[in-house]
Amino acid sequence: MSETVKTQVCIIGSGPAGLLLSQLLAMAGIDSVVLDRRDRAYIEGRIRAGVLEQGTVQALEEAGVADRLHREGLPHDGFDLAFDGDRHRIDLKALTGKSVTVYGQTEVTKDLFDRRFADGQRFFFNVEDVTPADLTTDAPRVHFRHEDRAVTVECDYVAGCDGFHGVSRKAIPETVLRTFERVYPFGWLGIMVDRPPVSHELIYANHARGFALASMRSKTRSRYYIQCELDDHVDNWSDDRFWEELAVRLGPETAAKLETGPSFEKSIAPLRSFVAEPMRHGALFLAGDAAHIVPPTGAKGLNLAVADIRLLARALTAHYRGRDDRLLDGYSAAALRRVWKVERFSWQLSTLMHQFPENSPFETRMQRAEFDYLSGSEAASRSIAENYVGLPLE
Ligand code: FAS
Ligand code: PHB
Repeated sequence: MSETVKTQVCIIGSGPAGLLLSQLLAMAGIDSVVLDRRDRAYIEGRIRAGVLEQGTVQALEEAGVADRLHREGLPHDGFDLAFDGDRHRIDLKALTGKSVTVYGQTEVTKDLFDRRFADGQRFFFNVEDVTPADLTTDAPRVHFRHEDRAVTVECDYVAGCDGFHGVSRKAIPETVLRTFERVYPFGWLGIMVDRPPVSHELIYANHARGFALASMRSKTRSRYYIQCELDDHVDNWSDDRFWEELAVRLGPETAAKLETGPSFEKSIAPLRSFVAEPMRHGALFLAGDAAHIVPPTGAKGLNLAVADIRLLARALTAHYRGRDDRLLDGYSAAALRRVWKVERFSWQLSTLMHQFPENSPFETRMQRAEFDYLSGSEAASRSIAENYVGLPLE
């Protein structure tokens, strides 16, 4: 059996990028279908980002999905950098006039799904063999299998929002696509626990034994990370061992306030910096992790995906409203200008805050000197702050 579906924009991927795009397009009267190889429950169950830039909050407000975010999100006016027990607070509010909001990606995804389902969005979940086709013609298609049927989407444009392991980026010919990558020689072991956070703000710590991050999802739910070996495994880390290591890396003063308890999620994520250029090929537009990956140190992955979608939604709206294709034609260059600046910040903060096995005593001294410079320079702290709260969209 086969089926043909017609729409204006076919969105591959129902993560935050794909969901937000479908919402912003619907608000502009533009029809879309959204495909995902997983289902809603699986996608909502993924634990990922935790910090929203002001621009991301604004985008969710414009999308009409920020009510719960404003009720439950935690505004944060600063965060701490810690080096072997010394602490320096980056005062976001004083340095930039802005703050960030702690509100999990899981919740953003739930809020977007609720709205899209309420508005009757056409979804195809658990799809297989998704294949974008005829992208450089005036009749692009997306073929896939769904419940044993062969389905073809006839559309004007295809939005590749299918993450790092998706198929969209691979639909760009190797002769056209250029990729840039740095894989870090360590991972992040993260846990989630229903205990109050050790501090009211985030603490990023560089300790001789490795990086640690004290984060949160609410006043009663904490998220902690420690740097681990790339080939490490969660089975090697009992809760007790994790708490002991975290306490050492956060330092005795902070450790004394640590409320430990049983973790209900424990996972290891690899760290990489990655960019694919261009972010457009014919009728295909890449957005979010499909086009770029940042190490989570700067809390940028989700926020960068949202920034891409704001640019892409605006460009598609200009096309359908006034047949004005200047923003569509400029999308890739505009998005990449911001992507590379965010890649730089995420790489810089990762380089500062982690123990690199290949570092000589000189590089280790350079890390400490950078921290000491930051601690004594308002200009240097402001640079960190303006990147952390989010660079302008353009
Ligand atoms: P996503 O990966 O979220 O969504 C892509 C969607 O496409 C998925 O639902 C997938 O099922 C679907 N898909 C894939 N292939 C497909 C195919 N062939 N056909 C159809 N659908 C397909 N960012 C932060 O800012 N802070 C963090 O702490 C942080 N932690 C992270 C931890 C982990 C383990 C990972 C993997 C990422 C983390 N990130 C973090 C980054 C993360 O939040 C991403 O930036 C964010 O999910 C990007 O959203 P999307 O671009 O929508 O991609
Ligand atoms: C998180 O809470 O998951 C988090 C916060 C800040 C980061 C990375 C992850 O930089």
